[in-house]
Order: sequence, then structure tokens, then C-alpha cells
Amino acid sequence: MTRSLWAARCILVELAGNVRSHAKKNFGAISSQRELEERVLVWFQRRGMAGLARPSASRKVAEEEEEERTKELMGKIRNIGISAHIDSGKTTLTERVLFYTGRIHEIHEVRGRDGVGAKMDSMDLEREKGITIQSAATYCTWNNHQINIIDTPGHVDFTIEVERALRVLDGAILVLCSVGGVQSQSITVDRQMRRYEVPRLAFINKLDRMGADPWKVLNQARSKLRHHSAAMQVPIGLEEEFQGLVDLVQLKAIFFHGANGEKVATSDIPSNLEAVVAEKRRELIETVSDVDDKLAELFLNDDPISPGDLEAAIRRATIARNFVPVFMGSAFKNKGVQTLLDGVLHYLPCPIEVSNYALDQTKNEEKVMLSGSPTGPLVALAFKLEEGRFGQLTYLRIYEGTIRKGDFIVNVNTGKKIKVPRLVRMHSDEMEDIQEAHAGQIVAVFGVDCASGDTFTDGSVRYTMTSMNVPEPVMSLAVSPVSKDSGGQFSKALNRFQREDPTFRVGLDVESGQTIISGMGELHLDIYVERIRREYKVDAAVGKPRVNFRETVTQRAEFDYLHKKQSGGQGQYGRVCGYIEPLPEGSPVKFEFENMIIGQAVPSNFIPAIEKGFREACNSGSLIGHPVEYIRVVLTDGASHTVDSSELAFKLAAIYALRQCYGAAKPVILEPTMLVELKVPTEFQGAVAGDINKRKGMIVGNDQEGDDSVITAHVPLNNMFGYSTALRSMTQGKGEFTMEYKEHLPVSQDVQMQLVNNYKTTKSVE
Ligand SMILES: Nc1nc2c(ncn2[C@@H]2O[C@H](COP(=O)(O)OP(=O)(O)OP(=O)(O)O)[C@@H](O)[C@H]2O)c(=O)[nH]1
Ligand SMILES: [Mg+2]
Repeated sequence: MTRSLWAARCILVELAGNVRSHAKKNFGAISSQRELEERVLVWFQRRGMAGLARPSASRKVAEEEEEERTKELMGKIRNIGISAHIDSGKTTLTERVLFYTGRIHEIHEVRGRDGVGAKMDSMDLEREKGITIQSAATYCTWNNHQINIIDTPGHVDFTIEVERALRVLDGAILVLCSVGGVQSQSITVDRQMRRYEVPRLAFINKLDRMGADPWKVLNQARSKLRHHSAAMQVPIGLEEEFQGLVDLVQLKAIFFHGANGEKVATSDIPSNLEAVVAEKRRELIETVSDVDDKLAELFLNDDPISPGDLEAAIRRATIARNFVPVFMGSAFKNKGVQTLLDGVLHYLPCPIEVSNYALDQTKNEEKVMLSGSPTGPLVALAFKLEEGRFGQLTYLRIYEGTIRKGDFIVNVNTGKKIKVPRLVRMHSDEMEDIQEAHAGQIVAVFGVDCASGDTFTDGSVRYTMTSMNVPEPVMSLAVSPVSKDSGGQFSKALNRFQREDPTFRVGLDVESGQTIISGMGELHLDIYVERIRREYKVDAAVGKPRVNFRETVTQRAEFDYLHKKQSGGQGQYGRVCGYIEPLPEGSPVKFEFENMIIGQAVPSNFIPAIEKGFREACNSGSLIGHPVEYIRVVLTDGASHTVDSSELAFKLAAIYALRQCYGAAKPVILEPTMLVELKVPTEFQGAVAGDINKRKGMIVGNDQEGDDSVITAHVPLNNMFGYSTALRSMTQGKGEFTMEYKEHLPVSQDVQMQLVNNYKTTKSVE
């Protein structure tokens, strides 16, 4: 064997064995298997031995083996989110999951008497208030499978945390309360799960509570969430009598013994439940047969259906998002959690059973399906940032390839090449250093500067992942540090929160010079003001919260504006003609500019400045100074001057042109309208409904739930400030409400006049 042939053979052997270090010596820094293979190919070609590098039979076998290995590895991973209405028990459930999987050795309750608090609610404020504010990630092992979990907040003010979790997860558990049933936020969360095409299981929790009725909740899920679903279990007793579950697939009774329900025991189905079990199993089979041909065939032919057949059919239907299996239990009373975990392994997809796509930036954003293989080129999405003691912590979901500590990775959105100094796995607020992580995993990196939604690769591809849906803030607050000396810390805090949370915005009120923070609601903004005080030791003076109004036009209006200044030196000259009109309903964009000038009335190099002028003018409408949206500007003509025309002159002409024609376009003020759901003891229903009417709300639903009335209404956000106090006093503290943004709607004529007058008065005072 000649020397070069021998060398070639050596390298092939190394490739098969994936011994990177030697290859590195030969080929320098190599960050992916694909890059390594490409370089080997080039190396051979240069030496005229390309034939040797072509896939041979043995290479094919190696590839097949590799594929098998990937399947096996990936088959043992589940990435799941736990999301639901506030207080349904997500964090309590996650605490049990961590306990049964051995990740924690003691159970602590949300707002428990021992004062420790649940693992996933690690922030002091979360523990004090008993609510989750930030989503937290953890991982655990169950039956040889690794489960990565993100526990999300239920309060709708923190909805971005749900958005980003669902963006990167392969499956989810929708927790429902067996008393409260499908509440307004359950509907919102379910909509988010649909948006990200996440297969899900439902878990009806709190079966120990008085009034627990899982069958009612299941029917609500079918009617309100349009879930094609069926129960996987039948409870043995309810409320105080709740003891265990009958598994409808295996047809066994399951009990949870021991101080913390850690001992799972199975036995025969209690005889008093046999009839209901037979009925519910048939219902399960029928429901799954509706969406799974294989099971339908067995069912229609009256063939015996084994637990294996049923399980496989449920898995197929769940992953195809045609079916939602419904589990039950009581997280607090330690029942039904292990069976739910089995359900996660059996029915939710592993990372390669989900199709993930990236956009190829080198091919005009062509959609490419990612293989999900750990040996592919690295593709990872930064979905969450946290500023910590050691710098920026960036949460990554790896979709393809492998990332190692010390690797160079490329931020495709900025083009920057960065070294990964530290790679960790998160366990709520704790972290564990790791050397590498592969496709399908959720990890975090330290000290990597990026924005939320950026995509990282190993540099061999230029793919980006689509980002998540970010809702617009609906409420604002003026804030300023009480002491002048704390300005530095104050802006540091605001910068940090703004980077971490895309629904939290910081702006400047141009007229008053005040700092304005905007967010998703009163609680959202209160939490940040409190965090500024606690974490940055800055007391902030807070103004009255105000809603984020918008302005829009309702009819077409022409403009013809000449901006001319010719008094000595170079003058300014720009004329713009055209019209503005409302964009059609449902328009995906909020501003549109079209240049329809034929010929050179305005030289084309000034057109961008004109568009910029209109865009700028739309930042602040003439009615009350709020942004103008859903407007289309069409430029039809204009005039220029050979010497005096400039970009600035045309930009100013555009700004004045909008002001000139705005009134004729009949502008209106839009205000955020909220979907409010109230639950009050029936005796207070009249008073509460009357109060909603006074607040100019429209009642759209009124249901009876036991002794409570559930009222649903659309109410202007501007009339909802301080509502929790009002509701408390109206209902002797017995009423509850939730509220979420619905849409911006025009205010009534009298409110518009009042707002415009207020605006004029404040402007004239200034
Ligand atoms: N009776 C009963 N109470 C429960 C159960 N699960 C949770 N709880 C209680 O419900 C309350 C809310 O529980 P959490 O686990 O904080 O609920 P969450 O869904 O995480 O709440 P957010 O994250 O704030 O949306 C706590 O007081 C729990 O003790 C249950 O199975 N039965
Ligand atoms: Mg929680």
C-alpha cells in the first residue's frame, strides 16, 4: 500500500469511529460531522482519490447504524410544557414530577406552611404571591427516558412565557381544574398550543376538591376547546373519597400509597366500577377509531383490541393532533402523577417525531426540514434570556447537531461568531455544567450575546428558525427613580427587563420627558416596579397607569403639501401629493406605503425619505398623540427643485402632509378591550353585572356553576383600573376575575371628545 492510500484509509477508519481529535489535527478546527466529511472529500479529490470517499457499502451500513442510534437516542427524550389557567396546579404537579423522578427529595408546596416553596417558583416574589411569574426549565428521568419540562405561568400578563415555551417544546400537558373546568385562560393556552402545533395531553387536576366533576370538565373540553378527546382513566371515588384510578388501556386499578403517594400499586377493577369502566373504555375506543383507521378496522370488525393496539392508536392520533387523551388525578394529594408521566412517554412525541423547519437564508428563506439528527450541522434557537450573576444566560433548544463547550458557533441573525464558554442544564434556578448537548435537548449557554429569537449554527449552514408570536403591550406607566443618584441602576434594570421580556417595552414620552414602561397589564408592570426595587434597590415613583390607545383613519383623504423654505443659503423644497386610506380589515401589516408616481416628478432617490416621513408621522397621531395604525399611504404625484430638494425636505413634506389630511380622513381613537371572566356567588350576580354595565362593558355570557355565577364580558381596559379592589368589596372578597386582551375597538364619540380635549389641555399647559 502506498503511503497516501494508507493515510486515506486511516482517515476513513477514523470517520467511522468518529474520532475527532486526529481529524482535527489533519483538518484544523472542525465544528460538525458534515464539515468533517466535506473536508475529507475535498482532501481526497485534491489527491485524485475521490472514488475512495464515495459512499461505499460499508459506509452505507455505518449510516444506517447511525440512523438507528439516533432513533434510539431521540426515542428516549420528551420535551414538554405544562400550561394552563392560573392556579390550576401546574407548579404543584411539576413538584410531584420532580419528586417521583428523584430530582428532589422533599415536596414543598406553593405557599406552603414550611415557607420553602415549590422548586420551580424560585423567585422570592413568586413564593410570596404564590403565583408563577417566569417559566422555569428542568429535566428528569422516568423509565429510562429524559423528560425536559418547562413550567409556565398561568396569569395572562405573563403570556409571553407560554408563547416561548410552546415554541420550542414537542408536546404539552394542559392542566384543567376539576371544579373550575375550562376557564378563559385554558382557552387562550389551548389556542397557543394549536398555534405552535403542539400535541397535548389534558390532566384534570384537583379531583380531591369539593365539587370535583371530571366528566363535566371533559365535556367542556369537547365543547369549548373543540378537543376530540376521551378519558384514559376513571377515578375511584371523588372529592374526599378520591383514592385512585382505573386505567382504561390496561384495565387495572391503580392506587398511590406511602406518605407522598410514591408507592404505586395495581389491583383488579373494583366491582362497583365495572359497568362505568366498560362504558368509558368503549367511548375511548370509539373516539380514537374516529381518527385512526387501523383501530377503526379492528373496532368495526369486532376483532379483539389488545392494550398494545389501543396504546399504539392513541399514540398515532395524539401525535397527529387528532386526539387529546385525558388523564386525571390530584397533584396536591399525590395521586395520578406517575400515570400521567407514563402517558407522557407513551403518547407524546420524541423530538424526531415532530417536523421542525428552518428558513435557508442563502436560498431566499426556503423552508428546509431539519433532520433532528445529532450528527447534522448545528441549528439551535435562543428562546429565552436571563441576566444572571455570571452574565447573560441564554436558553437554547437544539434542533439539529451537537453543541460543545468551547465550540465556535455563529449567530445567523447578526453574523457574529462566538465561542461557547459555558454550557449548562437548568434545574429551575440551579444549573449543572455539561460538556456537550445534542439535538432534541434544551440547555443554556453563558456569556453569549444575542437577542431572544436568534438562531445559532456551526457556520456550515445559514438557517434561521421562525420566531414566536409576541403580543403588543396594552398598558403603560410613567416611572422615575425617586433619588437622582439611582439613575444608573434604574436604567440598568429597565434595559435588562426589556431584553429578557419582549412584551415589556421602555419608551420616552417625548412631550413630558418621562420614562414610560409598557406591558401586558397592571400585574405585569407592578412586578417589574417591585423587581426594580428589590433587585436593584431603586425606589421608583409611579404614575397613573394608562392604556395604550391607538388611532386610525376611517375614510380616504387626499393630500397635496408643498414644503418650501427659500430664505438665503440652500433652501428646502419638496411637494408630495396622494391620499391616505384605511387598510382593509384583517390586514397583516399596520402601515403600507405605495409609490404610484409615473415619471420623475419626484426623483426616485427621495422616495424612501417620503416613506420614512409618513412612518414617523404615524408614530404620533394628531388626535391624542398615540400611534396611527392600519393606514395606507399612496403617493401619486409631487414636485422637486434641482437645488433645494433634499431627503430632509421631502421627509418634512410627508410629515406635514399627513397632518394636513388627517382630519378629513375621519380619525378615530381605538382602545384595548378586554375579555373579562368573573366568578361570583350568585347572590352578588346582580350587583356585579350592574357594575360591569356602568364600566361600559358588554356581558356576553352568564352561566351557572354550582352556587356561582360565571359572567363573561367585554370591557374597555380603561374602565378596569383597580377592579380587583372593587370586586372584593362588592362580593365580600368572594368574587374572582381574570382578564385578557381581546382587541382594539373604537371608543364612543363622547369618550373620543373627552380624550381629545384632555390631550389639548395638557399640550397647552406644556
Ligand atoms: N385541593 C387541591 N389543591 C391543589 C391541587 N393542585 C394544586 N393545588 C393548589 O392550588 C393552588 C395553586 O397551585 P399552583 O401549583 O401554584 O398552580 P399553578 O397552576 O402553578 O399557578 P400559576 O403558576 O400561578 O398559574 C395552590 O394552593 C395549590 O396547593 C390539587 O390537586 N388539589
Ligand atoms: Mg405555577
